[in-house]
Amino acid sequence: MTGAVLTISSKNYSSWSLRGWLLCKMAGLEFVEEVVPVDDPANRAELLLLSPSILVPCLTHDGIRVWDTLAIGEYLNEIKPKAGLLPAGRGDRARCRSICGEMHSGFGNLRSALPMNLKARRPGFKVWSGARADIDRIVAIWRDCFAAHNGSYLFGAPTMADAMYAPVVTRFLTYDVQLDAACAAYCERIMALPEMIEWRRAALAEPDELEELDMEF
Ligand SMILES: N[C@@H](CCC(=O)N[C@@H](CS)C(=O)NCC(=O)O)C(=O)O
Repeated sequence: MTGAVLTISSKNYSSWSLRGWLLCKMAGLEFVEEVVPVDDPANRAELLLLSPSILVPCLTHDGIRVWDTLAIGEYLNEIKPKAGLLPAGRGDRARCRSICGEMHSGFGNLRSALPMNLKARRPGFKVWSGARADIDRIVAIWRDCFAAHNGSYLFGAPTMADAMYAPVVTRFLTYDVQLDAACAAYCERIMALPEMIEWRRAALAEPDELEELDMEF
């Protein structure tokens, strides 16, 4: 078996990289990171060799390439079933997959209006109505989960869902989104995860902010 490699890009800006990286960490996979700056044309050619979609994250494990974050999550769940990336009950697994799917295919307004940028702080940021609807839906999802699972995470213990929503947590903090006590406590809990502390530290240490990347990414 060959070692696992996770191809990612900026830790400050790339929300999908964060999701894929967190999933690998939560699964307990040993892997090395390969960081490819996707904005450089030369690197795009290199990235194409690694990831057919030219998108990150891309996981290479045991000679198998998996690109697209949901596929990576499902693959990790297959090779590390004891890690609990999906909850134990069938109904909970269905619910977890559904809310991961919502994140994966939706919330475009939130993504473009409040791009992930861990270095930035925008106190009093004015959220326009399209993004507000996305925020309201995410808060409703979280509240449903908190009501159904009296635990610290969306399904009690950490699962794929927490990894999928972790970049949203960083956005809520960056853009000063006002939250109720339960949602605010959840955000604090996610940011206090050792993996999130490690990721954030590396993001803050990245070279200068790039103005042009302050957009959907
Ligand atoms: N649906 C993909 C989205 C991945 C994605 O959009 N990745 C961004 C970085 S966050 C990317 O690679 N962008 C490359 C580019 O814009 O050139 C997934 O789930 O992994």
